[in-house]
Parts: sequence; structure tokens; C-alpha cells
Amino acid sequence: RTNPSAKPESALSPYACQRRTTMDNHNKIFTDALEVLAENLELGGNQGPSLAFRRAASVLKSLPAALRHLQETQHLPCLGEHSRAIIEEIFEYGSSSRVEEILNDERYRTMKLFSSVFGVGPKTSESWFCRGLRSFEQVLSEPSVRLNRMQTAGFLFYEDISKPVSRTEASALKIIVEEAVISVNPSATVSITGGFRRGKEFGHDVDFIIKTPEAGQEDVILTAVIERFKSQNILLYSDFQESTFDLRQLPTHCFEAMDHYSKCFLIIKLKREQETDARAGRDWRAVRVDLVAPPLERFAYALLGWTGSTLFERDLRRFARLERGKLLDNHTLYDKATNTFLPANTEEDIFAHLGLEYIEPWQRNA
Ligand code: DCP
Ligand code: MG
Repeated sequence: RTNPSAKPESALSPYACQRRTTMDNHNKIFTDALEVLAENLELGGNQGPSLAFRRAASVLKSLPAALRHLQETQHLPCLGEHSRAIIEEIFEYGSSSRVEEILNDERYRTMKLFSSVFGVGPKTSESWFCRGLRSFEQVLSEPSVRLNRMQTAGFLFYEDISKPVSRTEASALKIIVEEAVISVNPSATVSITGGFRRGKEFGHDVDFIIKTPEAGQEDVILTAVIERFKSQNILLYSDFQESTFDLRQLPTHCFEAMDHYSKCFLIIKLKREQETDARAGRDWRAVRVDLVAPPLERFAYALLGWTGSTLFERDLRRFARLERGKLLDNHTLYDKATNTFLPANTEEDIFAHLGLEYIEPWQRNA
């Protein structure tokens, strides 16, 4: 029975940045299903419609307990007719026929397989699928397929980098990155960001953010770190992107756009602790590592932007724009009413500028 004095569930905000979402998801059976629907739309290039399912899943992730009846979704934000129908079906039959259909769909399965390769996005996956290709073997033996450098590395190290990276491996990598960074600049510091900062146990890569106290160090430090990895013979792939950052730039409206900071996408050799891969005859595995080096004065914005989750970031920006008349991105926060950039030393400063309660990194798994 429901307790009438209990806080109504309608108290939940439709903005992920006003909810606390830890790694404890009590509604995985529903959120997994909704995320398959979202992913299927995204693979078909329908980003807009997929958001409704992403938002519905995110609201369920923030609930303190498992749903027991469909009626409990009545007062939840972001749960549309479509999402509720899926939930209803799962309550009734234990699974959703639409989701099962997608999971068995040749197009979905192939697109998902192709886009699991580093450097292969929905567009490339689609073009391969449309050419009748269905497996890696077929892609790699198709004369009309031209792989770029990133995709070539993606296939070369596929087995390793498609395996999740553990928290232990992430910590080992932090030591390697830290050692390299400090050897270049003893006053620089390294922090783990992305999913591991949110408390995830596994990730598809490890994201690091580098803080340099001196201005203009951002590009220098990353190229020096890459050189060091090379000389240590642990660099398998590197794509360095020079800073295109401009202090006067207004925040971008496009969420998907990459930020302007100096950054690099790497594949690094990580020494295995115990077991050596006898078949492979090597004592290391390949791991995807991202490094970003923002200017000191924008560190808080970069950290907030790179911590995620993606939906949390999306809703922070949407909330800033629609509820506060401010523009937020990975570089800055701009107040449209006063035409000013709002400075921030910490993430707490940014939440305060937005009139939001501070949400800890491990509560941002929206
Ligand atoms: N990010 C972003 N905009 C982008 C790309 C990423 O805001 N265009 C942010 C949100 C992500 C974070 O950067 O949470 C790190 O990106 P990842 O793809 O590494 O995602 P996660 O670290 O969250 O997950 P995973 O465990 O898959 O690495
Ligand atoms: Mg990551």
C-alpha cells in the first residue's frame, strides 16, 4: 500500500542534473530494455527520438528501489506512452517483444558489431552494412573498404580494447600517466575522470585530465607525454589534437561537438599483473586512454564536462539554457542576461552559478 504522507514521486526533476543517480540501478531489467530501443534509434541516425528512451531509462536509474507496478510510473517525469508500454510488457511477460525483435535484428546486430570498433561510428557502420558486409572478415577482405589510421588500430587491437578495463587496471594506468606527466612538469597533476570518477567498476577506456599551473603548457605537456610513452615502448597508437581553444568563444549549442582543448586518444600497452596470455605470448594488454589538458582557469569546466555521464552533461546544459538563461559547455558558462563569462575554480562553483545543489561525481550516473 502507498503511504499518503510519503514524498510523492512527482518530486523527481525531469532534469538529470537535479537527480542523484548512483551506480545502484534497481531497475536494470527496464533500463536495459529502454536503452536497447535508444541505441537502435541512434544506430539509425535518429538521435532525437532516442533521447526520450534515454531520459526514461535515466529516471528509472535514479529510483531508490525497483518498480513493483506500472502505476508507480504514473507520476514519474520523462516516461512517455512508449516507454510505459515497454515497462508494462516486461511486468507482464518478463521481456519486451519489441526489444527481443531488435536484439535479433540483423541490421542492429551488425551495426552494433561494426561500431564496437575504435574509430567506426554509425555512419561507417551503416555504409558497410549497406554494402552487404556482415562480419569483420568480410569488411577486411572487401577491396572497396578503406580503413583510416584509427580504424586500422581499432581492428589490430580489437580483442584487447573490446574487453572492459577494470578499476585496478585504471589505477595502474594512472601511475604510468602520472609518472610521465610529472617527468615533464613536476607541478602538473593528473586526475581520473569519465566513468571511473563516477564510481564505475569497468570502462571502455580510461579518461585522464591534466592540470598545469602555468599558462600555455597544454599542448607542450601532451606531446611530451606521448614522446615519453614512445620511448618506453608502450605506445601502440596516438592521435594528438592540438588546442583550438579561444578564451572569447561563446559556449557551443551543439552537444555532440568535440571540445577545443588539447587532447589525445591513445592505445597503451599495460603490463598484466598475474596471468600472462599464453596464446598471445605477451605479458601486456592494449588499453584505450584519453588525455585532456585544459588551461588552468577552465579546469573546473573541463572536469565537469569529462566526468559525464553523457545524459547528465546534456541535462546540465539544457537546464542552464532553459531554466537559467545561461550557456554551458566544456569550456565555460556564459550569462546571456549580463553578457558575461562566469569564472569557476571548482565544480561546486559551477553548480552554484546555476543555482543547483551540488551533485557528487558518483551521483552523476544518469
Ligand atoms: N563527453 C562529453 N562529450 C563528448 C564525449 C564525452 O561530454 N562528445 C564526456 C561524457 C563522458 C566522458 O566525457 O562521460 C568520458 O567519455 P567516455 O566515452 O569515456 O564515457 P565514460 O567514461 O562515461 O564511459 P566508459 O566507461 O564507456 O568509458
Ligand atoms: Mg571513459
